[in-house]
Amino acid sequence: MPIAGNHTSLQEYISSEWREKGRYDGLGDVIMAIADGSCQVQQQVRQSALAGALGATGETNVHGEIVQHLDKFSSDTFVETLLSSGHVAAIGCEEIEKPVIAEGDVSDGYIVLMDPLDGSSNIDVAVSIGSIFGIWQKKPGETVNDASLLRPGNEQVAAAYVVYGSSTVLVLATKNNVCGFTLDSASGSFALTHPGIKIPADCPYYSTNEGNNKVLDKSTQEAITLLRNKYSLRYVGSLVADFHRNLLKGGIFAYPADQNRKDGRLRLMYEANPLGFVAEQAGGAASTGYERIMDIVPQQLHQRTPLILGNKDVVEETVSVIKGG
Ligand code: AFP
Repeated sequence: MPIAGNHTSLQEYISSEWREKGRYDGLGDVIMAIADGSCQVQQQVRQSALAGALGATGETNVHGEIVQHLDKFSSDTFVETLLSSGHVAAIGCEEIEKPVIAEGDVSDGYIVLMDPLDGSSNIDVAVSIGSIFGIWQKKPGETVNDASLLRPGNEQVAAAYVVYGSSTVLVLATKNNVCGFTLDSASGSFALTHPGIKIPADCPYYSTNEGNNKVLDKSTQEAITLLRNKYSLRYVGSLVADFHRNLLKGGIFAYPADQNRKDGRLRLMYEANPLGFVAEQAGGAASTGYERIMDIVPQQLHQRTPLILGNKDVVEETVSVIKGG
């Protein structure tokens, strides 16, 4: 069934923008695997209460968090679609302690780091949640092992995320190009609805858990106070949903380090790096409060990082206050 309203489909976009121009060999199949997986996940998300798929599995993940049924469903679904693409050499996943290494040699392969379902605490209350993906190209002739996944964010060739909200939107970023595709549920295809996304210069919003303010250090409290005095608070508690709003409307997201979380709460490889890549390609910035997220040389697959993300000027101003400037 054709897409409603004569929109360009994600498939057509990939063909015209990549394949016909001989760019990103195999990446198109990886993105279509993400699109396919997210169609299955969004279906399960929307039906979860009816399908008895709400609640916890009783298992805990490598972070010591209780695994929700939808966390497991999303993780299994994306591992399956990504490996079936034939272009994924390895996967690092929030829900899986060790990397998943593809069998056999995947020549023009990609390495995908993913948070298959971000915002788990919002699943049971019908609040927007999402999936996040960072994509690196396998080094030529490399025999992939666990260490192959520990690459800095600035080596990503692409990043993508999906928001399961009032509509299902897939945002795809490559060098200097960020586009949004909305799922047309009638045809089951993603349609290009947001070409050439740039973070607006205006910044009406700040997103942070104000409940953590009491455990922030002095300079970080001053930085948050500055945001509070200048912008309106919007905080969903799902990073992907807060980031998506700020990407389209302008805004800054801040989850700094605090007394309880010296390394921050969010994960570097499959939350901060992919969204940092999207933000930078859209004219924004991503920092720990002290350094550029994308320049961090990772030590562990599941390491955490403080994250300040959004409008470039506002991120830089916030960082300068945190540094005590
Ligand atoms: P969950 O996936 O455990 O709900 O965590 C969501 C998250 O990683 C990110 O999406 C939110 O921005 C952040 O944590 C919310 O953390 P707080 O609940 O501490 O505000």
